[in-house]
Amino acid sequence: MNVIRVTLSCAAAVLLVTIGTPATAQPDVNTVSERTVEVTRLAFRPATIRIQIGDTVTWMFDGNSGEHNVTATGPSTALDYFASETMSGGSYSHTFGRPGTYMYRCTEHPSATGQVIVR
Ligand SMILES: [Cu+2]
Repeated sequence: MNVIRVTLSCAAAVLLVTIGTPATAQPDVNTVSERTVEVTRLAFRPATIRIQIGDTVTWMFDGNSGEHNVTATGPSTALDYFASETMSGGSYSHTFGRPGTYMYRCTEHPSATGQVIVR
């Protein structure tokens, strides 16, 4: 379902640019792509993502590089803990309600790390 939502949002973004509809129709359209993180074999892309309070980040698992997870780590877990299941495909989403720098990693591949900066 998240794949469909993201795809539709991107399509809407292209449509808005194409036909020049006022940005007020969908004020967050320019940052939609920045809130999606790709989960690949050994890395999260982008590894750092900057969002605003209340934004939702969706991690998309590429489905062809084994099983991975998104697991919060470090001091920020005191503010907000999040963890996905270990899976090969699909997606995981989390909404961030408090400002901070949230570190996370794939516990199956500890060298794969990322951070979400919430302002
Ligand atoms: Cu992994």
